[in-house]
Amino acid sequence: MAYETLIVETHGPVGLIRLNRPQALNALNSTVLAELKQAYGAFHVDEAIGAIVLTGSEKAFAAGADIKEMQPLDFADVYKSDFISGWDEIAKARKPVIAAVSGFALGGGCELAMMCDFIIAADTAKFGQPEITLGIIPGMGGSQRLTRAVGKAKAMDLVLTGRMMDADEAERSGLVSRVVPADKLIEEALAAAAKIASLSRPSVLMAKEAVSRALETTLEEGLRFERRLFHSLFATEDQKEGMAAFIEKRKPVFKNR
Ligand code: CO8
Repeated sequence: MAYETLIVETHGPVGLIRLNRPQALNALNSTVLAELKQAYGAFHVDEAIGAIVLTGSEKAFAAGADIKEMQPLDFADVYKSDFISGWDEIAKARKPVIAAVSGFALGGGCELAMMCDFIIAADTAKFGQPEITLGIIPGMGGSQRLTRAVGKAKAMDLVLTGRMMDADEAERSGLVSRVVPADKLIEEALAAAAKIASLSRPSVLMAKEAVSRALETTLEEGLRFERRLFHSLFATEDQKEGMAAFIEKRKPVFKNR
């Protein structure tokens, strides 16, 4: 499948999606959204794919929503079309998605990275929510996901001033899981995704669901949800295999069932 704004590859059990609008620093427009939905959809139905890496270019993961596309819109346009709601589907991906961020991840770009399950950042990465400088506010989850990731003080600082933070500050703040040299970014992200893809698929999907639930519910509900998922994994062949392999001191052979 040929895309206009993406480069899509498979690396064994890992799907790699690169945003590819170099002329606009990968600004997110309606074509990018439509194509991302297609690429995610294809990887989700492909049994061979166990995890996805989403990345951009060396200079920009994505410099935000496409300002040139948004500029002429008025309230009626964005309200009637429920502008931005299409991105919810990207945030709801079932298979694990790692964002590999190099360069700018601003506005919708930062928000897209935060829709992924975790972010691996190159030491060149710069994160920010500069919408306030355009007379708007974050609209793809920035005020909510950023606040959950880094806490109120840092989120307010970034959202109200529109300043950028570098990779070290992003790691200290808990926005990114690790920082790696820029030339190792894709290698590290693919290796992490390959590790995930090598594990039992039901347990991976449930682990993702359980951690995600922590951001959506109370501790009591979250603990109950986790326990039920935990119990249900004892109905899988892979739980028997994983534990037998440990006891027999061999590598498990998971069947994803
Ligand atoms: N939208 C459209 N075009 C962009 C964007 C963007 N967000 N960012 C960069 N570009 C274009 C520039 O216009 C320029 O094009 P041209 O050569 O035709 O003028 C090209 O990319 C290169 O950019 P610069 O020359 O500006 O490159 P610099 O290295 O000088 O600067 C910056 C890089 C600092 C990243 C700068 O480009 C910049 O500030 N970009 C805008 C960042 C921004 O404000 N992002 C937030 C956008 S609003 C948003 O994301 C709302 C999210 C919620 C809605 C989501 C719906 C999808």
